[in-house]
Amino acid sequence: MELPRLYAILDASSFPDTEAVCACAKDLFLGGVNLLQYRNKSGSARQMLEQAQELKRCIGGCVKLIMNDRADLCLAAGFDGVHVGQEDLSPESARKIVGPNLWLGASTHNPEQVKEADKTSTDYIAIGPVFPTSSKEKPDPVIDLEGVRKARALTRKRLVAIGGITRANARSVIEAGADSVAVISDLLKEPRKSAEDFFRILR
Ligand code: TZP
Ligand code: MG
Repeated sequence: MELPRLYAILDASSFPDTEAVCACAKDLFLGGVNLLQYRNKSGSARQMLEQAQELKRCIGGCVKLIMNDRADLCLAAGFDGVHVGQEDLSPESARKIVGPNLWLGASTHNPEQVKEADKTSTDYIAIGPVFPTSSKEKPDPVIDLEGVRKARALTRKRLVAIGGITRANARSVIEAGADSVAVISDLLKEPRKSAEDFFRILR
């Protein structure tokens, strides 16, 4: 599994409708994005699946699609992987659902959680929030670049940094040891241009 420098996240709450989600996904693809997470914290399972299926239809052939939180919906939508947090199914339970071949990622917020996630069959570990973020409700404490360095020292798995990462600070996050940066808000305004900027900065 190849992890790109930029891991784009589409949060349903940023868009008025499914059409807008798909338009943004296509724009990101034109900017070089090939790994996209679909996140929906407010919709019902049914709404989430319908939007995910549409996303799969409109962009699935072009990018890898990761479902946030829900292993069941990952399978139902025909996605390529699932990302679980500390309050979702455990990585091992999610693995049982999606099987050995789909991608599995897990969120961590401190060194203890990184150590735990390292023992599982996750393909990558996410760590954050690195910086203050307004894209997540009740975020865990900010870990800063020092938290990224600590996480790097605790695992040889691929490390994705998340939280408040922008084109202005992304380079420093990679230099602190992350393999990839996951971004919501700094991609929203001009998705294609932002993605191109990220890839240029993180080359
Ligand atoms: N988990 C930790 S921070 C965060 C998530 C989902 C939100 C990241 O969004 P942004 O806008 O890139 O700070
Ligand atoms: Mg979650």
